[in-house]
Amino acid sequence: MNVSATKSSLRHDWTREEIRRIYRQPLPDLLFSAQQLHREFHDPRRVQFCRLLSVKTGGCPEDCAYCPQSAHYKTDVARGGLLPIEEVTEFAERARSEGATRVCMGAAWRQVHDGEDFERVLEMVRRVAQLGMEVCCSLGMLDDTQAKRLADAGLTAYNHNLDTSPEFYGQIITTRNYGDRLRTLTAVRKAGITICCGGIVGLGESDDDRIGLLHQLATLDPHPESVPINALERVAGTPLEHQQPLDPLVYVRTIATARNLMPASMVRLSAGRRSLSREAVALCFVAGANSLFIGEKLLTTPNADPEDDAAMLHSLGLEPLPLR
Ligand code: SAM
Ligand code: DTB
Ligand code: SF4
Repeated sequence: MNVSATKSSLRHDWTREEIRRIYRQPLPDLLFSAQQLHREFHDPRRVQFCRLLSVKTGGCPEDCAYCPQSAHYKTDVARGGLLPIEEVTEFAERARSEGATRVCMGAAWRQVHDGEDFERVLEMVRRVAQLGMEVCCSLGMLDDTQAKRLADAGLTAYNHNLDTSPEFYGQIITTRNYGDRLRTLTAVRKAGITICCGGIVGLGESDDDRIGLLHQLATLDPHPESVPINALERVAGTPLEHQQPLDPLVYVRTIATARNLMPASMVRLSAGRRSLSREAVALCFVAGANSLFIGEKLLTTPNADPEDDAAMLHSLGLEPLPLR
């Protein structure tokens, strides 16, 4: 089966059946087509370094079953108010000096509310953009005016994940639905901000749910420019604390399928990377991943050890993508 696309033929009309066929290929075949497309659209020696910062932590009214920041569960995450602007700019400067070219600020909000906090986030965006870095925010649901204001402040990307298939979604989150998520993505697109949208594997979903998520992402037109593939970070106190560990090859398969369907997008190794062996991470790069989060922490959970990361990238012969 020929699953390749050319630069001029990015497809947005994938059927679930086609995606199922791609996902279910023997792994070497799937990796081969992913790698071919990866090389057509990206420099295979470069990996973008991104850095996450939780600008407002914990106490979130949503009930996302995976999330340590939900107020519905008793976890070790300490609640905090919105960070001061200076702390964020200093953090971004440090991240830049460590090779990051993109900063993503997350807030434990269901949605953005107009007011002092939003004004402060807008100023954070302006300051990070002034450093010449890409700046991404993940603040929950947004309306058109708020998206426009973020665009005017210099926001590069807005992260808003679909997380899993429409069918499985209700088993993970009951306080909002798929339509709510899609409406925010439309507002972001309308404002001219690029979209960062992906999901989580290892929630207890089936192959068909992963295929369903990839179908949703790959039929967005344009595709999300950035596709974070998170592996569940199992956090004590959340309902998914005792979830079965994910088979790393399922993670690799999901990445390779994303690369086949959305060849021009950045596919990002996100949460859960610290649980993968170096060999599994190497396979993720073969599968077409081209970005990772650096630094000791994600939003609230630990990331892979920075020294181990440096050794891993060196042993794989990969280099950071420079600032554009
Ligand atoms: N509150 C905003 C929202 O949910 O859109 C933004 C922050 S939220 C922490 C961003 C994303 O982090 C979620 O959409 C989810 O995909 C991911 N995430 C949260 N907890 C996770 C976990 N334990 N393991 C893997 N991914 C997780
Ligand atoms: C995304 O898809 N992954 C990042 C980012 N978007 C905001 C967040 C991962 C969070 C992992 C759990 C934590 O550290 O709290
Ligand atoms: Fe809140 Fe986002 Fe966590 Fe859901 S994923 S509980 S919306 S911080």
